[in-house]
Amino acid sequence: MSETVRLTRQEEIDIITIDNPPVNALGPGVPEAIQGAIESAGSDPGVNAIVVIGAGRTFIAGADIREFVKIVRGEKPRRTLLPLLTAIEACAKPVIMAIHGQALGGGLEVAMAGHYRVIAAGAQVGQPEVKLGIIPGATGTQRLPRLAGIAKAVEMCAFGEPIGAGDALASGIVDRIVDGDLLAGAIAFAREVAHMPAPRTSQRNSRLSESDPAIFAAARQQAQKTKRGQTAPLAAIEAVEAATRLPFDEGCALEAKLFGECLYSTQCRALIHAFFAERAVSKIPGIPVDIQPREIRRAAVIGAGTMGGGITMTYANAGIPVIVKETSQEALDRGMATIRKNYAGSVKKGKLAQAAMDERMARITPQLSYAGFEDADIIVEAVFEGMALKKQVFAEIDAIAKPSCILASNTSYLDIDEIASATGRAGMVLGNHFFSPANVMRLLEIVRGEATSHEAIATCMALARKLKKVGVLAGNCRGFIGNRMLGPYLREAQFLVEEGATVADVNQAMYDFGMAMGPLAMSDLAGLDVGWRIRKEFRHLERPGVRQPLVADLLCEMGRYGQKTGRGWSQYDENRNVSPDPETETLIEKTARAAGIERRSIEAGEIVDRCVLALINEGAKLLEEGIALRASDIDVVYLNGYAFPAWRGGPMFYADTIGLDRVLARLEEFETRHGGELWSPAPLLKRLAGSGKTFSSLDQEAAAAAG
Ligand code: T1G
Ligand code: NAD
Repeated sequence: MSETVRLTRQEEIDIITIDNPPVNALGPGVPEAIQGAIESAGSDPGVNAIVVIGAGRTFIAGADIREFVKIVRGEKPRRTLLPLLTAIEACAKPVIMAIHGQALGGGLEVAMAGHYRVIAAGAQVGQPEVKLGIIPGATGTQRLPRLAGIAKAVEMCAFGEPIGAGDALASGIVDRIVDGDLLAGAIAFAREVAHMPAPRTSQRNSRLSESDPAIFAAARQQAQKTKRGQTAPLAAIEAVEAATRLPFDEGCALEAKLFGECLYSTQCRALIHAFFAERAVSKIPGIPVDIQPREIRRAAVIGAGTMGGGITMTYANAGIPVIVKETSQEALDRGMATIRKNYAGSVKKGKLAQAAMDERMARITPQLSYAGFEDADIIVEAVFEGMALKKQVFAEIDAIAKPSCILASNTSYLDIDEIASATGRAGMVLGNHFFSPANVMRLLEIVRGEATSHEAIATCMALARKLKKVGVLAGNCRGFIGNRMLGPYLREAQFLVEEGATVADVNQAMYDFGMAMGPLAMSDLAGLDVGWRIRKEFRHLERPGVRQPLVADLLCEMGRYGQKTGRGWSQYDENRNVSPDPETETLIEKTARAAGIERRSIEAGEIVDRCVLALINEGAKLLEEGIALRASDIDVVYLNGYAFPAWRGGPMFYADTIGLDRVLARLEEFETRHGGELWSPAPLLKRLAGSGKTFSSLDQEAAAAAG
């Protein structure tokens, strides 16, 4: 047998164990080895049945995604999964799949080629391929509807969410849930079925009669809404639909065709980039791999406002007792009421059990003093965005907190080193920049100061995983990674309306590009007053003679902060439905004319280029300064913090797909038209474009250099 597949025997039952850490992906040699074991056991007269099980933490997490990267780059694909599936299904002895952890993608397809499936209580099964811009490519879209019915198969293949053991049993995907020892349970089951006919999934057609065109129509509508702009979900629906009208083999042929079309698409490259980018963020050069993160058993949060409340929930959700401190009972009650309302909303939607809500509320201790802060392992400050107040608060907690306690600021823009200077423990001070709503958004920017210790960084990176966040390390500059890039992006959106585009034009163009919402709509949601307070804080840094947006401050002086006041760039009714605000449009026009700005009609293409290239150019600058470790980290920030479309891979990957030479040419065009202060191309971008390189190749070189 091979290193990755073991064949053992328990009396008359053969056991095939797949052992390809970390997730038993079906990488090179694995399918062939499993097939060899199946054929050997299948032809052994001493064997009555075969159990297939995974070693380690999971059954099979699918095909080896890295192989797809090679195929798209031109390597010859190894068509090894189908022969394996055929061998399993044709085996003379019943093959029982024993699933724990996850059976995902090709992993579920292997399981469904088996004659029976048993599953551990906490395990999951799924076809997440659409999250990688592909569809199941090894008979999954043809076998799943035969086991689970049409509606379930469409839902799982088109939307990619895994389901639990209970749901898998109820829908007919598995035959039994095993509590306790999975292998023992699987062997017992194998003995029960050893002398029964081995049902072949490919021949189980009874559930195909459940077909109804309404199922596919509803799924397409939902995909166009929730997977807007993505091609794979629609391809997955088409493939499952084929199962209802084509014989198994022809259905598989159509699936393979659709799979191939998806695989060679830019969307697939972008989504696979996003998959590995998210897993690369935790690899930080220079931090010893054996450094032990501290365990965070108790937390404390200062400020129960918009962010403090969400951060408090995040800790309670992760099972960590958390104190939340405010300045007044009224502010504390307001913060706690919001927390309670959010949990009650999740209970109402059936996303959270009442008991779980009660447990989480019980982990939260609201108060007006620093009592108990001396026991905290981390203190997160989320008070108003002002340097003086933050330094005062850090001086206060520095005096109370135990020496090993990490002091983190949720500041959006302020200098971490200056905040740390208010303490005697700069090594334990860093930024933990959550995104609103903090209990929902997955991104956590971890901002290292000059003196921040490796231990503090490693502890927060590990903590991010525990809080179910994606922790991205950022250097200390104004706005760190995300908000620093957001500046030029929002600047251009505002310049475009001054130059003649309407607010709706700008929002629509970026919405059609794939953003969850346009830049001005996003500002209205976040609150124009937040940006206003920050501009006031940094007014002294504005460069004389450099063009600044004119209208946002005027709207704020009129008390128009966006959705929270019903008016901002647009106007909102009591149900937050948006409509153009003629007064704002008039204000924009009047202000622009008074400033001598020429107004013209502007195409959507220019709107997208001005906004997105401003983002990319600033990204290249902060990459060169080392504020971001990798271009792919910037992509992870924008995918998880700013709703940049994942199927475009993030701003830096998107730039690579356009071609850095074309990006540079367009930047130089804008530089000529709008001036070098705002549009001078980042030196790094010039160098990469000049040498025919990409941001991805830059990351690969850095990864290779880091070893
Ligand atoms: N291929 C290659 N590497 C993989 C992998 C895979 N399928 N899954 C995980 N890894 C690596 C990952 O990069 C990381 O590496 C390490 O394993 C741990 O992963 C034919 C076409 C299974 C739920 O989409 O969702 O089958 O960073 O940090 O949080 O129709 O990994 O340590 O070097 O994510 O515990 C379909 C993808 C493939 C599942 C575990 N399968 N994986 O999560 O660990 S396409 C998927 C996951 C396919 C067929 C089609 C998760 C996980 P490193 P991790 P985790
Ligand atoms: P907010 O105004 O909603 O809440 C701030 C809270 O801090 C208020 O409830 C206030 O009473 C309380 N507070 C002030 N001084 C305090 C003190 N000494 N002790 C205890 N509580 C005190 O503000 P917010 O939007 O939650 O922002 C908080 C911080 O998070 C800011 O630094 C902001 O830049 C940052 N941030 C905000 C967002 C966002 O989208 N709102 C996103 C990321 C980061």
